[in-house]
Amino acid sequence: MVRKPTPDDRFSFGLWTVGWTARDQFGEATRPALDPREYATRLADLGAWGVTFHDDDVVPFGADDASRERILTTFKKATDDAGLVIEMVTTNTFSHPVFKDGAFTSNDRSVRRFALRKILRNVDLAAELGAETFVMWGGREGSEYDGAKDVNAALDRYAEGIDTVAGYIKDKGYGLRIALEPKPNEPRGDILLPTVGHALGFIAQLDNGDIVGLNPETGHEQMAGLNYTHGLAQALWSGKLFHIDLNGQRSIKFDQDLVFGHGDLLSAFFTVDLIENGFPGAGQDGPMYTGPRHFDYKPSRTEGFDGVWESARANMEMYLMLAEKAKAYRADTEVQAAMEQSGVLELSEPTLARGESLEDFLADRGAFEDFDADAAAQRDFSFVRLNQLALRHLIG
Ligand code: GLT
Ligand code: MN
Ligand code: MN
Repeated sequence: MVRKPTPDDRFSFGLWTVGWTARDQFGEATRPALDPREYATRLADLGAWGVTFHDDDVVPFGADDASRERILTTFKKATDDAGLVIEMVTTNTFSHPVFKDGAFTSNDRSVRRFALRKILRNVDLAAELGAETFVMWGGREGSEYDGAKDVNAALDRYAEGIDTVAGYIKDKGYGLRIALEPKPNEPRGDILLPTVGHALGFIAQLDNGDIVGLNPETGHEQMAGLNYTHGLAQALWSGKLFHIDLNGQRSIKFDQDLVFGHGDLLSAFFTVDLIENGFPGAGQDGPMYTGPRHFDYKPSRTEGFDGVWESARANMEMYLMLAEKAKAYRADTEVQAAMEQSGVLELSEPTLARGESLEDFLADRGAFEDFDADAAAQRDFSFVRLNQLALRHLIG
């Protein structure tokens, strides 16, 4: 039996996850919408520590200031009563038809100005509620037709938008950091900043990029056939892993948003291993992810409310089971010996010796002239055995 999650596990959920009424491209909703407060209470009962939401998940789009104030006060009270932290807030710049060609990168300048105001207003709210992260998923920033978008101008406008928001956060002295969420496609044919790598390259060009990082989602990288754990790793290496969206995806297809671990289980194992144990060479002394364990999944359309709560619970259970197995994997002396043999730990040793100049290196005949490449090519890295040991821990 896996233990029940506690707030110390720092599990959090988007309100839009359990709150999804399961309307899809082909069919109507299969579940009614509950009051947002109900989701918060249920998540807390299940052992979650935090909730996250879009402005429009709680306050209907276009609500006047008085109703907005009233709704937010009651919602905040409900999360406080449930003992839940609001760790992240995000803005819906994709549902309303006005955003059909994007928000920061819409060809229509008036839409861009509207989007910027909607987002800045939500930044104030995020800060007021004590959130630490402000996620920005640009789901509608993109195109279906290459001729429809001047990508040079779109990236200029995207950067202008993010820099303006980041500058506003700094001016106000808010303790918030922006986390961009990449996705390759859906709902747009092609979305700008499609992968972790694209987003890292983009952040490096920003004026206020120091408070801009990433919120990579499992399924979004896997939809592009990419390795999620490697994406997290590079974001960590770059000091940019600000937040994560854990879920499940089975291969390259539409965004499935399955329960974490219900897609590529072995990949999920290594994701948890990285989050919990750090890189093999550096361990806890190397770059570590310290943010919440946030789930962004959708309870399948076939489920009723029992299935909704069961699936929320399943995300946390999957994580806890994998964390236990990943700990045992790292502690196993056979695994440690196999890592040694595979050179996994050897990779942490710099290629040039300490103090070795380029001149010394070029003079080292053993590195080149006398190097026996054919002999070195004989090395058996034994990666398969190492992987089998991981699988033994995972399903043995
Ligand atoms: C939307 C999307 C998610 C994003 C959310 C944040 S909204 O549901 O599919 O991946 O994380 O805007
Ligand atoms: Mn998704
Ligand atoms: Mn997400």
